[in-house]
Amino acid sequence: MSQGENREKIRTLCHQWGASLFGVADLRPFKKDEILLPPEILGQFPFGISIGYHLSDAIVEGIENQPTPLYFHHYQRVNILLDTIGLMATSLIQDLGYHAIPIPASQIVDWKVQRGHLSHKHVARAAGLGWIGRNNLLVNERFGARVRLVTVLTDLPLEVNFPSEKDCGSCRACLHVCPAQAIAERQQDFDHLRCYEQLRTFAKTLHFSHNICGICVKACRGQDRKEQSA
Ligand code: B12
Ligand code: SF4
Ligand code: SF4
Repeated sequence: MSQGENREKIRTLCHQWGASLFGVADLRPFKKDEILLPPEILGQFPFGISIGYHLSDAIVEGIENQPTPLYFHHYQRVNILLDTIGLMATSLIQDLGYHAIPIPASQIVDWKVQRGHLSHKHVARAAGLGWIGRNNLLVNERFGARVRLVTVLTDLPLEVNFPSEKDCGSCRACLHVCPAQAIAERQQDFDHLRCYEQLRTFAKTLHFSHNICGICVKACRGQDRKEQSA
């Protein structure tokens, strides 16, 4: 099969399995030490498949000044779905005679610096699914930041996408919504420690087993909802 046919086959199935967004990043141009996985692993996997799930707008809209039990449940189930899609894509790729690693949707491997195996946001950006917004999240043109992500690394030859040229422009809808004031004018000034402390407070006071919030996710609507509310 050609690179285009490989891509189309996996894309079609991922959408059938529940994905809302699909893109492929060429990881070869990136410096190996930029990405957090060991270079010997990364060297074997030139492509990153980025898969996104569009969160339920109705659930996200229910968040006022703190996360809701519905959002907490949704967050957990979406992680499971994304991990499952990653597993199914891996199995498909292996059946085609190639290798793949599904990177966990939401596993922290270094708690001191709060890092996962690699940044799903940066793979998604490289795969053309959006840009990194002022809220420090991957912002998709249609769905805003209301997407969760997963990555599958592979050596299956695939047609790739290119990074989006778009950015937040004049939008500042998320700038003042954060209860921890972690969001700044420039994405580089995002304060992840303030955010983390706020998430821990929510987890403690609301008795959630995970650190969640979602207020800045709600603020970043994307085109689909802007059109509805116009
Ligand atoms: C740890 C973590 C957190 C930490 C913060 C960590 C931090 N330093 O920012 C805490 C607990 C505070 C947190 C909070 C939240 N999180 Co969080 N979090 C993660 C997690 C598990 C790891 C991220 C990580 O490794 N960060 C470490 C820093 C250093 O990485 P980075 O800045 O993104 O990447 C740098 C380098 O590492 C390098 N790099 C790394 N990999 C790669 C790959 C390529 C190709 C390139 C070029 C570079 C590169 O480049 C970057 C620039 O230096 C990811 C899942 C994942 N594996 O991506 C989810 C994730 C980022 N979180 C997510 C979400 C939604 C949230 C919350 C809204 C909580 C919630 N669910 O209610 C808040 C939002 C905070 C915000 N506005 O940013 C989503 C974001 C979805 C989106 N649309 O962008 C993710 C992707 C989970 C998912 N599966 O969807 N999170
Ligand atoms: S998740 Fe909550 S605390 Fe963290 S940046 Fe977004 S609004 Fe602020
Ligand atoms: S709400 Fe607006 S400013 Fe904030 S990240 Fe989204 S598009 Fe950018």
